[in-house]
Amino acid sequence: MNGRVKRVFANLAEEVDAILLINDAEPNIDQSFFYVTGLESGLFEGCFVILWPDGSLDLFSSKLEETSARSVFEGVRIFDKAADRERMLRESLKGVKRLGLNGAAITLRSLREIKKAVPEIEEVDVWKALERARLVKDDDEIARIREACKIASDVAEEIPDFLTTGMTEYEAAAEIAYRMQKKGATSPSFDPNASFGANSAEPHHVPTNRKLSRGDCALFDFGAKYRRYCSDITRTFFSGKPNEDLEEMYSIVLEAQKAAIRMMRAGVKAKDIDVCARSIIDATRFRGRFIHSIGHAIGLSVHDGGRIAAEESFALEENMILTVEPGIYVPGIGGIRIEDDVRITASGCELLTTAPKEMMVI
Ligand SMILES: [Mn+2]
Repeated sequence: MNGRVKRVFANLAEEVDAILLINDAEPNIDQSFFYVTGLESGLFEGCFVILWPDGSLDLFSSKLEETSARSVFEGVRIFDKAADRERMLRESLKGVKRLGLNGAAITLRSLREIKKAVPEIEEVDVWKALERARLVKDDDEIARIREACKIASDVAEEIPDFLTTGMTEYEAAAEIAYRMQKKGATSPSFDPNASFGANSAEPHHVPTNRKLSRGDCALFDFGAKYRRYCSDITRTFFSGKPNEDLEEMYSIVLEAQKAAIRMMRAGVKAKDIDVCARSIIDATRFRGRFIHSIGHAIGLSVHDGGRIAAEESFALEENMILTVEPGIYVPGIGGIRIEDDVRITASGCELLTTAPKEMMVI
């Protein structure tokens, strides 16, 4: 794992003597903690890790995760009470003047505990270096995301087999979660979204007891988590023949998504991908109805930093893994979104979610 710690230091904008990643209680757990340690199981509430510029790290774990921690780090130090933890923080940070912290994940409570243990330390926010390091995936991360994508994609392919009129949104969402775990997912990567009819016009709709009727579109946005790594896929189907608006929306979204994927390769600017898809949609009568950015990085989190949006100037690099998800949303009628996960390569990109996406009437 030293390679990952080195990557973090290599991405720093200013020097620090050490970096401390500290977890609070669930859900305030820093995913970068798992990036640098590679730990797969355990919650690691209250645990912390110190990263050193030479690529080494010191892990401090509560008793609750001792077995998991020891299986990876023989030298892990175990704390029991809060006083132990405070003493370990003080002793291990001796001599550190500038300490890097993850401003995007640390809680105020943890920060105050650190200040109490080492009051003289100067803190430096290194969240950007952590995000940049995590954007480009290594082989182990790619293998895990590939499996997470395969699980979600296989379930997406099964939706037409189990979706029936009269089924509620939450039943469909439950079925998706169940099938992903049956296929080996650790858990869903977020609560599955099933949106029927006009409900699909809201991109982040939460499943209700609305039943599927003929003529509805049915949008499903979900992902699997596999050994801590996430996938994210969206497919939209039709129950019975859709009205003309929905059918036209579908073909435009599909065209925009394919065009965006075609231009993805190392060196291309993220914003140009967004502009490409948006210009296709905005050239139609659905101008302005694509109301979010076209994608984001996935990894230990579903939104793993690095948005592909009009204001993002970063260039795509080999082994970034990103979603591509244009959509059109018309209040009162419905929404269409098609989302895939792709890995950037030198000459193009590899599609990791391969479920069919041509228009399908169930
Ligand atoms: Mn997404």
